[in-house]
Amino acid sequence: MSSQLGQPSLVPKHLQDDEDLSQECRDMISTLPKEQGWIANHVYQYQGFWYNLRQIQGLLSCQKHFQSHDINNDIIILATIPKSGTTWLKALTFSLLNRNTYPNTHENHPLLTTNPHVLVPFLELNLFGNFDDDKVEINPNNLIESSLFATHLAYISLPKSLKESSCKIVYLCRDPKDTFISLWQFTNKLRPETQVKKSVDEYFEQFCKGVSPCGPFWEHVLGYWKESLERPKKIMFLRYEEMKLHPTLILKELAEFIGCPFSKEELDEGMLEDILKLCSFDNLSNLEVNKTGISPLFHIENKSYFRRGQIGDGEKFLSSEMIGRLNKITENKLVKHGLRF
Ligand code: PAP
Repeated sequence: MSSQLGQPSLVPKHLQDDEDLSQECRDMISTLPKEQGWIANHVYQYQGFWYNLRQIQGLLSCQKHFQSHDINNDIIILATIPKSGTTWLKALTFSLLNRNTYPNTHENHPLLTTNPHVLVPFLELNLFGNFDDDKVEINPNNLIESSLFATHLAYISLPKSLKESSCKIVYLCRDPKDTFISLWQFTNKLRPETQVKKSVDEYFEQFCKGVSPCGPFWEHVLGYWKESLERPKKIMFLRYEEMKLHPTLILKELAEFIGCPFSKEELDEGMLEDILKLCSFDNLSNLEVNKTGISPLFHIENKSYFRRGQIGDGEKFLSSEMIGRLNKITENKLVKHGLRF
């Protein structure tokens, strides 16, 4: 893929429109609605949601091959639409699950030297992203050693066996105004220096129309919200804002939900506070690995996952008309289902 100025693109491979796709994926894609992408050249609508080519390839592979009941019913999936706090949730959940192996959050903890995205891979992008029946002999299911994965897929597109198994899902969402601005900033960061940065207005219409990475935003949230109401033991529904405002409470609830509640001893020893501190924006963003490292999975600078990490930052970049419009869409689509931001 070349940039508009004829320079080689620095856009990571998994986000590029690529020749290297399976025949099944090509056939499928030729039938799908297509729009201009935010990062990749194009996005395609599959099962009502917009994905780039690589995601669709990973999604198809994941739907076809992911066999949660054969592997491990203890699998936990962290689901988000991009820019809702995925990196933070990955760090927190990894720390909770592995706190017996790594009780000391100041020394030898994997998060001190490894970006959370490496520790908790995405199902459709990392695990199944390059799995092509015709070419790869190793089934990714056999590579599953860990029990913690993430996904940006909409609920409807999750593999059937995952929905039907006793695997737990934690969904995290965030105010659409902050999610949109975070996405816009991230997209511009990934744009090569030689390309012109895009203005908020250029993406705003697309976001409102639902054509955003893994969007429509509102339908993505709603899919998991409805399911969490029906099956609260299966799906925990979290908001970025409540994690910021009530971190202690939410971390306790998260630990209980994923089956590793804090003991009284751990609480007395300050384990919960240690995990929160380790995974805080200030701590993670100031670690050398996250200041200077490049993600081996995505070839993206780790620092691009850390910008401000605040509630309400989106409003600083949006006009009052834009804020009103986003609030109105949220009102129309979510409030009647009991969900507001
Ligand atoms: P991803 O979906 O591409 O993985 P994701 O981690 O969901 O990205 O979103 C990045 C946002 O989370 C950034 O928000 P901002 O642009 O509004 O600043 C980033 O700063 C924020 N973030 C990253 N780590 C943390 C953290 N430890 N605590 C709170 N927010 C965080």
